[in-house]
Amino acid sequence: MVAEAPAPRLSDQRGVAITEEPAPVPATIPEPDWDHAVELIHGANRVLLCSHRKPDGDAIGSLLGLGWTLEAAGKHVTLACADAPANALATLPGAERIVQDLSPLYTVGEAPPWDLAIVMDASGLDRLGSIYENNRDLFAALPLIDVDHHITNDRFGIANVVDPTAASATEVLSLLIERLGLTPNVPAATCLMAGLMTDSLSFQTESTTPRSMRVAARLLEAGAPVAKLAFQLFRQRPRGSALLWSKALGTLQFAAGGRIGWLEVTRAAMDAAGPGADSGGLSGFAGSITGVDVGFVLEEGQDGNIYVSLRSATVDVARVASEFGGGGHVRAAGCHFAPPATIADARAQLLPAIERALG
Ligand SMILES: [Mn+2]
Repeated sequence: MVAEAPAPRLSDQRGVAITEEPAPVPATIPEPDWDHAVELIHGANRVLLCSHRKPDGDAIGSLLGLGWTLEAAGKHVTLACADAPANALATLPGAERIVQDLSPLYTVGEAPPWDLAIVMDASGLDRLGSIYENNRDLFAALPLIDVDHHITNDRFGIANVVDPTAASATEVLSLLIERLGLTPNVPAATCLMAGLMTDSLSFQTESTTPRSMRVAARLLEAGAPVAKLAFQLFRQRPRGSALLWSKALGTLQFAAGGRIGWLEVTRAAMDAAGPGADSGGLSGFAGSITGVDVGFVLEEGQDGNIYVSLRSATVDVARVASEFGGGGHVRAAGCHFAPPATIADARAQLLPAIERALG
């Protein structure tokens, strides 16, 4: 009788059991900042929540996710963003509650109707656009919590809950909500998950960590409808956006022997595309072309600025953007050129800077 050899276990082959708890991501937020933020939120009754202009899924997901959670905890909240959520983001629960203007609620020189402000997914206050520009005194007067994950964040709060290793601001917020001793309800979990899914491109980015997945698991347990979100956020595209893409793709150009690829979106192309036109995703497309190290989009904004959106899998584009007063992430960043700069001026300044970054 020959003894049967034991079946090889996965743990033998890989050197690590697949059931083993993954090593935790090192905490980058100092404990005093967590504690201070928790204390400020517990002590506040009327909270002003803000996120960045031209909001993406993480900006809207942060506003609504924390808004629903604090409201369920009995606090009054105001949700502010300089631009209204567009397309799929407008269908997130509570999106209609977001205001673009604080002036009906607050008069300069009078006591603010809030006792705390929380700014989310913004690397600096200027990222709030008109919400900050029209209310600078308000932001100077209110205690401010900064919740973010941008590497370029300038720590503008009295408590800075900033973790550049997080895949989204809603990942950081979910940890903050846990520390507050609160559990997101279904709409809150839906919005927090929307932020995590959009910023991580459904967990495809390098910023996706075991912790992102654990946060996602808890949001699923709290009722986030992941399949519905995936359909609304990624697979459905407004007709105006499809028409805009059909125009924008015709502008594709290359430089540096094909290592730089870009698209240009004029105001005329935007207007011709009609309702729902959104340039989101175009820079990712430019960056996805084989041989392209840096992809970008130049877009003529309604306000006359030329907006630049940069993507790269190999180059630190946050550094490129910061040369022009912008910022963002290593792999995805942005900046803008103020009038009278044209698309051609922006292109002429950007290309040499990108070529230098390519080395
Ligand atoms: Mn974000």
